[in-house]
Amino acid sequence: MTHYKLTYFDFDGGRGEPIRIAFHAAGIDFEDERLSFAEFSERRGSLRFSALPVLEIDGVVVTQSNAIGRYVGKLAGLYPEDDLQAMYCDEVVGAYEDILHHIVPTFGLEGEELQAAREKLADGWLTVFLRGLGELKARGGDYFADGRLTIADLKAFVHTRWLRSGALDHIPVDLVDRMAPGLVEHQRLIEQNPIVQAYYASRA
Ligand SMILES: N[C@@H](CCC(=O)N[C@@H](CS)C(=O)NCC(=O)O)C(=O)O
Repeated sequence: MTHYKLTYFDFDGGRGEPIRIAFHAAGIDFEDERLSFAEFSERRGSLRFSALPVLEIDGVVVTQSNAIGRYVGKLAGLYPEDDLQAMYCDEVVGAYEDILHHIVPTFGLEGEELQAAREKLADGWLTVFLRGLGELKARGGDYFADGRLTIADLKAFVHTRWLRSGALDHIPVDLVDRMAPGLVEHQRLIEQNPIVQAYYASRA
């Protein structure tokens, strides 16, 4: 039997979480290796791009969360077969990658510098991307693509939950609600999805 090992940080979010949910949806047993930040620092030099997530398939290492997400999404039936719908799905996934590229440089900042950077982010790029994603949500209906749950919905759900959680200092917890209320409705829909519920029940 194929051995899958996914290595990511030890929290229920970020680039790794949609992949974990998709593995569970596919009914595939996988080794869910969760690193602390200290463990990551020790291993960082040995990682291909000094970053997580990393997937090993029978010992063969693959990186890039969205490539992994598409692969596992296909195994789980959570990626559109239709090329147009697949492009819609990829558009959403790519937009979240861009959002992270704007947020990540604020990690490590402190005090007034952090506050200024986060306020600029909230009023600037986050607003741009949340509005755009709200439009994409409206285009897709209940789901972003294919009229059903796909990896785009898992990606959006994980990030909406994070942005509304208060985990990011100086990012207003109601920013998503104000800029893209459709994403909040979407978060509620996806967290009620039987696939997502089953995954978190398995974690409880
Ligand atoms: N394009 C890569 C980005 C990977 C990435 O930046 N991962 C973050 C965690 S979500 C990371 O490992 N950060 C640690 C660091 O850069 O020190 C992907 O999608 O996998």
